[in-house]
Parts: sequence; C-alpha cells; structure tokens
Amino acid sequence: MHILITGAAGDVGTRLRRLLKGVYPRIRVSDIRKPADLGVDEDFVAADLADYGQVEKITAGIDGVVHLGGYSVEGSWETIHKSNIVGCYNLFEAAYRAGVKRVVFASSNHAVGFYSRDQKIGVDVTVRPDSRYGVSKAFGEAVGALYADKHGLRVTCIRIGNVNDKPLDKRRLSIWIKPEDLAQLVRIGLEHPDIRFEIFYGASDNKAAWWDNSNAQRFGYRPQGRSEDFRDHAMAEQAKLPADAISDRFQGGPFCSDEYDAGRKQ
Ligand code: 15L
Repeated sequence: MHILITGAAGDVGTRLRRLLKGVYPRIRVSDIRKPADLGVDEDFVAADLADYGQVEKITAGIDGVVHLGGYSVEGSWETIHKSNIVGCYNLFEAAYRAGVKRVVFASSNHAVGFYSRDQKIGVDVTVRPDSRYGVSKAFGEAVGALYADKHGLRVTCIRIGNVNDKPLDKRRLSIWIKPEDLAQLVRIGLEHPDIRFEIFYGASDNKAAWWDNSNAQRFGYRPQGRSEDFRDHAMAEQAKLPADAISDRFQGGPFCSDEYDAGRKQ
C-alpha cells in the first residue's frame, strides 16, 4: 500500500510520520514547506493544496491518503477558504481521479464545538461548528461523504480532539488523544475492510469524555491513553488560564468565545 500524508510538516504530521514509518514501507510525505526533521529516506514532494495541478502530482500512484494538510486553527475567511475549502476539495477530487482507494480526513472537534459540555454526543449529530475553521472541517466531512457515496472512495473522518503527549488543561481532559491512539484510528481508516464512510472521534480512553466513540470501537479501536492519569497536571495548567464563561460552557472552548457576540443580540 502506497500512502500519502499531506500536512506532513505540522505537529500532527510529524508525529504520524514517525508512528506510521514502520507500518507502511512506502510513504510519500507532502506539505507546502519541507519538514524541518525530514529524513534522508523520506519521499517528500512539496505541494500547495490550493493548486489542483500540484495536488494531482502528489496523489498519482497512491492507494491511501492521510489528509492532514490545511490551516489548523481559526483564521481569516481568505485563509480558511484557500487552505481548507479549495485545498480539501482538490484533495478529494484529485484522489478520486488518480484511483486512490482510501482517504482518512483529519476533521476536528471544532466541527461540533458549539455542543454544550453537559451533553454527550455521538457521530450522528448535526454539525455545530464553532469557527470558520470548524465550518471548513464540516465541509471536508461533507465532501468526503460525497466521494464515498458517489464514487466509492473509502473515507474515514476523524474528529480529532487534541493530540499531545498529555492533556493541556481541563477541556483537554475530555478531548485528549495520545498520538499512538490517533495512529491506531488512522490505520483502521486505511485498512479495515468494512470502511465505506465513517466518522470517528479522535479521543483516547478519557473518563471525562463528551463523545460517544462506539462507532470507532465497532471497528476495533482500543485506545491506550487515559487522560485521567494526567488530571493533576491538566488542572494545574487550567488554574493559570483566565476565566471565560463562554469557553467553559461549550465543548470547543476558546474557539467558541473568540468573536462571540450572540449574548448581546438576545
Ligand atoms: C484543533 O482542531 C486544532 O488543530 C488544534 O491546534 C487544537 O486547537 C485543538 O483543535 C483543540 O481543540 O485543542
């Protein structure tokens, strides 16, 4: 299986390159810029995802794509549109035309960030994006569904929480994912014979979880990380943060309070 990883120079891309190296002997890595830690044995091809011709080049001859490329936080509409809307569409279209069989799309918790923290949600809820970034992730999931249903691509969307060595604050106790657990979900997306179009939550085995991840479990996901093991660290970090009523109310945290003015209009 020849794999392409887009967004390979980013933090998640860098971690996944290391974790998937021994698993897939043929990995092409791509990003707009060369990864700082690029190994001599790595096959790197630079590409701007907003340029369809460049995306055609990186998808040629590929069996499975791990699509991490794009802008990974909130940004101006111009930035989000170019990187995450045009870029994501180009990726699915070029992958389909190139005969790629599977795409694993890095969606985000911010596609559903405006669900309240006292709700437990599954993968079948209506999207409630908390930002232009979150809208772009909901768009990516929709494009993935289109290419799966219309063209038979096998698509897995992972609504990633926060990938890190440990949870960074109270919110992350609910959404943290250990890098190895994310690699496990990516492998399910690339290999499981029954994948057609699926959405998983990218979270470890977190006691404080807001998400019902039984769909991932159905495909054999057995997370090893437990955010509770780092509760003291996360709460100590939380104590350093300023109070923010909107952020604390919704799952998307600061992505919800950023530019928030709904209260003033009620
Ligand atoms: C994301 O989707 C971002 O890519 C990441 O940088 C974090 O902000 C994460 O969400 C989060 O919610 O913590």
